[in-house]
Amino acid sequence: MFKKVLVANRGEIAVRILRACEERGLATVAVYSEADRNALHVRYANEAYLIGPPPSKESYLRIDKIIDVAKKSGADAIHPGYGFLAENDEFAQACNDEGLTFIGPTPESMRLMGDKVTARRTMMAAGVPVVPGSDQGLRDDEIQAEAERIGYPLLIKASAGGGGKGMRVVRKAEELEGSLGMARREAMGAFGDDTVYMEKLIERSRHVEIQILGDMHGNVIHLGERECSIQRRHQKLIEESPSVAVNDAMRAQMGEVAVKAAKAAKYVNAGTLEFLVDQNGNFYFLEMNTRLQVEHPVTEMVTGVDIVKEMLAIASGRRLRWRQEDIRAKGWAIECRITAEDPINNFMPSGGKITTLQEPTGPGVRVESGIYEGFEISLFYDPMIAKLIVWGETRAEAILRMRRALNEYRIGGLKTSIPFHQQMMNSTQFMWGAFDTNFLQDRFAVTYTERPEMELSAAIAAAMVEHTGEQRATVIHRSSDQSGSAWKRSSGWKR
Ligand code: MV4
Repeated sequence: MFKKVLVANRGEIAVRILRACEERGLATVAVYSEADRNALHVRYANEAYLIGPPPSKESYLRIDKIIDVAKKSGADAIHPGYGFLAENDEFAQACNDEGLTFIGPTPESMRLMGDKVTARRTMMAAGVPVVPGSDQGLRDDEIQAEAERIGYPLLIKASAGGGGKGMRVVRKAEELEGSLGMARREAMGAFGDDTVYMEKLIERSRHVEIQILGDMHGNVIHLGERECSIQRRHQKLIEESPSVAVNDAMRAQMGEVAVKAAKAAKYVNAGTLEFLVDQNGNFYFLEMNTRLQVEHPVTEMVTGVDIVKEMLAIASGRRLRWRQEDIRAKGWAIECRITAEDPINNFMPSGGKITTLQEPTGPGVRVESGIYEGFEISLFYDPMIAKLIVWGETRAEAILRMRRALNEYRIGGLKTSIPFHQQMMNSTQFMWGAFDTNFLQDRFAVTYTERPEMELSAAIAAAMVEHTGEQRATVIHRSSDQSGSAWKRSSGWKR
């Protein structure tokens, strides 16, 4: 069993992991860049070491320096958090080689899932539904025939990509060659690998993912789903659990598939399987994230499982403490990512000193934050500075709590995404759960309001609460009669 954990990360997730270590009685080590001398994670850890200048490439991405600090400080385990080195198999391998416990999956699992063509093939072999498409990287002379077989519209994806990087939509045969060339060049530039494959384009789909936990003894359980369709340019802004698009039968099915997939990959520790859910409720495996995710708290809030603490237990060789039937989700959780960006100015990054900070508290409210009053936000890193998570007995209660908590939240000195979230929590489309991954881009305009008009939405929300004795979340399908913008309420489900 390891005794001292180095957290190879910064910001809110570093603090989150340090807290879990503290609760398990583990000593902690932080690393920081010159821009983070005064950061919260540095103050929270038992010890902290400077690893380099502000740019990530010279600090948080330096495998050699981080391993040096682990040795120097006597740390015997490393938690990578998310981003930075979290999905770098060479880092995991280097930790193993140095006798340090990497708190996450094996380098082999990371490689398997990092290559999207191999991941797809592994999933197909395990009987996991994948989007119709190619089962290998494609040569230029194969593309035409493969496109005809799959049918338009389709997507060219980079095998080394993921998270939306290096994707190209092709709507007709004439665009194929040009898009292929662009996709290859983009993939080569970004990943040094121009392997591409194709999938049928699933339009107006939702992004729903399943959290899994696997131990070293072959046990795997799932913790239900997260709905992550509210995103902008592949950056998620709001996540919730459960999803209004998933009923009990579908959850059981998706969960079973996710567990089967994780077992096929001999997966150990926390991981997430991303699925696309189409308008008919069909789901398809997209990719697997081999790390702790930003949005893990919504799952923690509804299941009561402390995922980060469980990651520590798994890495020390413990068996999972739950069987699948012990996991029961209760209520509804929503997370708003608080970023230092100006939502009314195209989400332009906003740096500067936090002059005032008042964080919301009270029933059902959780704040995961990397900031404090007086801290200077630099523009070197991801703009996410905190996460606001709320829990409610029902989705309506969670939305009302989120509105209340957002109103309490005061961050002075820079622009934040809070006004965007306030507007979203007042949107009738959001309240209905009527959105897909294109919602922000196509059907939601961020507008400036001194004080958002709350009366109409408050009345709607109140009406929703009245109905929650028998809560019906609504799944909205686009009308099939081609009449344009008509959205139809087509099915509900009872919790
Ligand atoms: C897709 C898709 C539609 N059809 N694949 C984007 C991120 C990467 N994980 C895969 N992505 C998508 N793959 C097929 N065959 C639509 C997306 C997509 C998306 C997926 C999840 C969350 C947000 C998204 C936004 C745009 C496109």
